[in-house]
Amino acid sequence: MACKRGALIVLEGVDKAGKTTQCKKLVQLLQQSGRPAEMMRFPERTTTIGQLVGAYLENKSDLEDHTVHLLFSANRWELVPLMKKKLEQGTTLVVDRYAFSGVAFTSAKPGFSLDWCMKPDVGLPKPDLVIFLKLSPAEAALRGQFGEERYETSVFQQAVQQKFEELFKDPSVNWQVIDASQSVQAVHENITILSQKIINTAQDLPLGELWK
Ligand code: NYM
Repeated sequence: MACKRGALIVLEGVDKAGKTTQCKKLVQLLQQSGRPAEMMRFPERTTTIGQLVGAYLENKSDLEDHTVHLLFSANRWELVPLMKKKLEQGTTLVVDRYAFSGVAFTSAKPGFSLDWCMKPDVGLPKPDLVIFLKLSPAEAALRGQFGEERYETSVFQQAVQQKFEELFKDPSVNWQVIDASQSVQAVHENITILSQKIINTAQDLPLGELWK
């Protein structure tokens, strides 16, 4: 029989919630405990499409809002063959942002519905678990200034947070919300428990299709 598949675990949250730190800690822990695991992130800025997105985020170029939304999505789709291959080989993928950031950020702009924003990502590999690191805008502000990139303002982040909350209502996605105001270690422990459980469950289930 083929080897058991890896789990697809996504970490989401507003800026400063600690996603990247927690993804790295989880991958390290899984690897140390002998489970194959790798980190991925979106946008993946190294590809040709990712470079367009990166330049936009760094304010080095301007792109029309629908266009950039589709590029973010295309950046996920271009990595689907690699993701599927790794999962089939038994590697658990821990992903820093995914389609949920795509929908939350674009739909926080005027004139964009959640529904329109979700369409291009319908059918992506469905995460077995989506962990949302919840941090209030006030607490996020205490963690330091926002950087220079596009979207990094408190007002916009607040709108993004509201859009994430709308996405939580979707029962087809396994959302788990963790209070990100706890210590790094406490958050890590919460994430570890959820992840170990899902890795054991997902290995016997087929990979789903998002929003389908
Ligand atoms: N972002 C990220 C989007 O607007 N759409 C997407 O589909 C994704 C994956 O890019 N502000 C936004 C959220 C962040 C920025 O930042 C990426 P970072 O620090 O690379 O996670």
